[in-house]
Amino acid sequence: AFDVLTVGEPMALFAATRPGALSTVADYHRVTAGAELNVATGLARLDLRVGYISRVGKDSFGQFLLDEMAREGIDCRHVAMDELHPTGFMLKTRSADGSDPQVEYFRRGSAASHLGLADLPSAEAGGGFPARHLHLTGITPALSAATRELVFTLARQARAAGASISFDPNLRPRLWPSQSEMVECLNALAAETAGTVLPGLAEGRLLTGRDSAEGIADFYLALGAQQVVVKLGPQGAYFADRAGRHGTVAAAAVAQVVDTVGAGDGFAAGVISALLEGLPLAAAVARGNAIGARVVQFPGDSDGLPTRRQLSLLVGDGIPAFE
Ligand code: KDG
Repeated sequence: AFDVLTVGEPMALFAATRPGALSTVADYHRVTAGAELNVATGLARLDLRVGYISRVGKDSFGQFLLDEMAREGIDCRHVAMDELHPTGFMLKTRSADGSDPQVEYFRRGSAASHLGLADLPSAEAGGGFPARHLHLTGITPALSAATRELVFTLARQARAAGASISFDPNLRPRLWPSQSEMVECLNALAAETAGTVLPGLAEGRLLTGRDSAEGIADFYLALGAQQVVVKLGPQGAYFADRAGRHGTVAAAAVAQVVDTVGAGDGFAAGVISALLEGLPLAAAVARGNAIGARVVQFPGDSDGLPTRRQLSLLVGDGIPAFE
């Protein structure tokens, strides 16, 4: 069985090598993207056994992604190659000042948007769920009605088997037909997963209508979450659980923000890996903060994700000791 199973759309990402509008930049660095793939990569680098459910096209981007997943040690037995639909890709600006970059997607009708119930791993011998933990984000259910059905079904199966579940809303409004549909679906998914909910503060506000991190956490605890961690960027993260434990864990120091994208995925990899090791939530949040702070200091989504050894080198003030 896997330690963690996740499901989502992997993409080739062309990250501009210089600041400027996407229409003017000529040089791009090709890396991998996809929120769940980033989390899978982060967990695999920490030596967890990670399974990934996905589809790629039968094209060069698909082959690139399969090669990268194999190189990272992600189990690809549930990644299908789709003969009919292409692999999605995206462009990203290079931020000059650490502000969030602009992205442009080329993913409509992609292979991964055709994921559905046919992609469910068949029950293994002895039945049960094929992983100790399921990680979901709000991106996968935005792709199509069929992907929505798949993530809700996985959540139900994981719960029934007693696997733990994490859910990162990862709001991508432009992938949804309307904001109200996005909010309704993602809060329903948070309720269905009933595990660890990991919203950013702005996302949490939009999804719950509450202003404070405490209010957002209370909203999801009332919906049935076991614990909630609200990411506060440079202010760290606020956590609260059903037993009434709560607090704020300060962020790790960052020398220079290069690219913010992927920080939340690194954060999730830190929290999930620590929880699976049996660490208390506050310690899991501290690891999430440390990894998130490392990721923002690299241009790609996943190049800052530490190996186990690099994680052990993250010093007390949080400034990564680069190798
Ligand atoms: O969390 C990082 C993702 O935003 C990025 O890798 C691309 O999955 C992606 C998306 O849909 O924006």
